[in-house]
Amino acid sequence: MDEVLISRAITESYMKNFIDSMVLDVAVVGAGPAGLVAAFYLAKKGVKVAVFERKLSVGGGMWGGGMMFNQIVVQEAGKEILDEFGVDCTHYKEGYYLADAIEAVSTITSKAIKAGARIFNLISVEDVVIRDKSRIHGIVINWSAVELSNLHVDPMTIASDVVIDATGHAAEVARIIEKKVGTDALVVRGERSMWAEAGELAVVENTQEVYPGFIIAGMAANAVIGSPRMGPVFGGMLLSGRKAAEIADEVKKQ
Ligand code: 48F
Repeated sequence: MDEVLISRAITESYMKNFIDSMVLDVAVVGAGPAGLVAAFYLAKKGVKVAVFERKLSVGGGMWGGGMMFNQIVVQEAGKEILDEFGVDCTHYKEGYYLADAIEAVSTITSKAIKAGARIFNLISVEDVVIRDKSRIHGIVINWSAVELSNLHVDPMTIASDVVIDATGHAAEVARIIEKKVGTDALVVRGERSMWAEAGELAVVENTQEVYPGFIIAGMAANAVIGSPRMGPVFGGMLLSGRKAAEIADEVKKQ
């Protein structure tokens, strides 16, 4: 075995992908269910999309199901999306379906990559590119290790026509934009208490372009608009991801 050859193979291949992703149609921030589903539908349409995920693992809050019981619950519309991905769903009762959280995350991730989406884990989005306070032009990234160890290392830039905030409850990108452009342009209201039914409906409704070139999806959408959280039901996250992809595709054509 040639250790240097192995090192060279990894570095060359990673850098090729990374350099090729420096100018994107759509940058998705966060590889939870909403971000992964959005990336899948965009890639399937031939859109140049990459996902940037802070953590080592993708999947966000979906791996853990509810309170670490790694099963997820969806209703009819969510089941249709899981069916499209080929994730097994079993009927529980009265329109509630169960799926294995691990199968759901791994299958959606695999399908997104095979459709052409790139996923960069261990990278955090710490800022955005905005000129003349008129539109988002990209994201500013750094290694999560730099962020975690509080090192003074400057970040780098990815250009993107559209940015999707799929960072979950924290709505991190929206909060950055709110800080940079002011509350006249974007307000993050913060999520409300648990109410599954209202939260599930709201998350799809709330998935929208809230600033030119900037779309909110998944739990980040409810956090920005001020809607309830919904706990371990995931249909809304999947539907939101699909809607975000449709909006992003339209926005990038403008
Ligand atoms: O939290 P997360 O799973 O968001 P989601 O797709 O789904 C929410 C559900 O998991 C659950 C729920 C269901 O009913 O309420 O909470 O909306 O995934 C968000 C991902 O974004 C990453 C984070 O590590 C997680 O994997 N993330 C957050 N901030 C950043 C980030 C950032 N600044 N840069 C990169 N990744």
